[in-house]
Amino acid sequence: MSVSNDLYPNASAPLERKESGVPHVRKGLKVESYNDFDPLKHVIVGIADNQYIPEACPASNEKIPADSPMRGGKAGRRTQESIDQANECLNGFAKLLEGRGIIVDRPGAVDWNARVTTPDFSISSGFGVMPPRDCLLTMGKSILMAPMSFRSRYFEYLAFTDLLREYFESDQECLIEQAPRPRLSDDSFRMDYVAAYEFLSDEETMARSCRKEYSTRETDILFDAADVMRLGKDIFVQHGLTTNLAGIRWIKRKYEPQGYRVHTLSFKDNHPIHIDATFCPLRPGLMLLNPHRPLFDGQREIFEKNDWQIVEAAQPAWDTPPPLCYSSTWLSMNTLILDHKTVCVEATETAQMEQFDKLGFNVLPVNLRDAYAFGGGLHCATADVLREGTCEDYFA
Ligand code: ABU
Repeated sequence: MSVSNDLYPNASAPLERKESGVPHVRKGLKVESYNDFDPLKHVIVGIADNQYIPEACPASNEKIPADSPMRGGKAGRRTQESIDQANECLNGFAKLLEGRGIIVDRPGAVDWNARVTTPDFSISSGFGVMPPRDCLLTMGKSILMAPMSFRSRYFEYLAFTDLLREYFESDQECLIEQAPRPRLSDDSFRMDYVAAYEFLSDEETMARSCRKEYSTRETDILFDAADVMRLGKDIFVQHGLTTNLAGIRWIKRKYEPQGYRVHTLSFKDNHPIHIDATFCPLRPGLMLLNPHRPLFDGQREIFEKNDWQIVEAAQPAWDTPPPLCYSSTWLSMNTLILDHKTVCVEATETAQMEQFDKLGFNVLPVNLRDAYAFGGGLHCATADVLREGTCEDYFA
């Protein structure tokens, strides 16, 4: 089905195909990445085109702040003005990366306006493709489409199928994979929690989170790629709202036979969703930890025993996220590292920029706050295709 280009001015062009259906491809592309800090050579940057606020669903309900208008009847297309402002940020970010010789791709067009319907559920619309990091997990020479828990994101991978098809054709070693598709029926969630959620105090949600009880149950295999932190041979996965234990077991069973070691991490956090505003690798031997989300007891050990330093992130510049935003103010620490000495930081986050400067980084400020509401910060807004470097063993 073709989708109007007017609605998707920033999307990648559809693949041109030969008579057989095989695409014409750019030659010499390569997929390979083992961490978030080696020199970045090729990346996908999200787009805000035609983005919707879907109706709340069981999984998103737990993430939407209790006082947010998104919890009520706010579903519908985001305003054109906000879409344009977000795209201005994302396009500026893409341009900065291209100016540094990095190949930048953009997701393709999908009609997010259409209801998302499966035999198990139906929801007002799709979400969009501003945060590619949630959907795509680059593990070495493969890219995996993650089994996400928000019903509105069920078909989000479709925005990447042309790009992934092209990478597969251009790089003879590249594998494109899909995790088992979840059902996301009401049986996949603790519906009593979902109904009660907006009436719980912060203390109650924290107590529940510390007991590792979330609205997602263990019925489906669920994880967002942004809950997975890659450090060479060691893969750290956050158990939380968007990633359940079955998801972590699946990641273990898939990747450990390939030589990876998979570890589970949990943080004292009311709304544990996505590790990339909580615990972020900055370069070999250095981690940035959210001071409001400490690790559970015993989980620092593997880093400390291996002489990794854990520093606490600077305070965010803002007291609140922008309106209609799913994320917290800790997007301040959600950065994109271009190499061991260069980091992109959101331009208003002065304390975070100063901290990076003191840690010896060359800091590139990037305006992205107007895109936060569309799905997150600089790390969320991207997905790795290629970084130089090999699969190192940092935790021998
Ligand atoms: N996608 C990252 C969101 C994390 C946070 O809200 O803190």
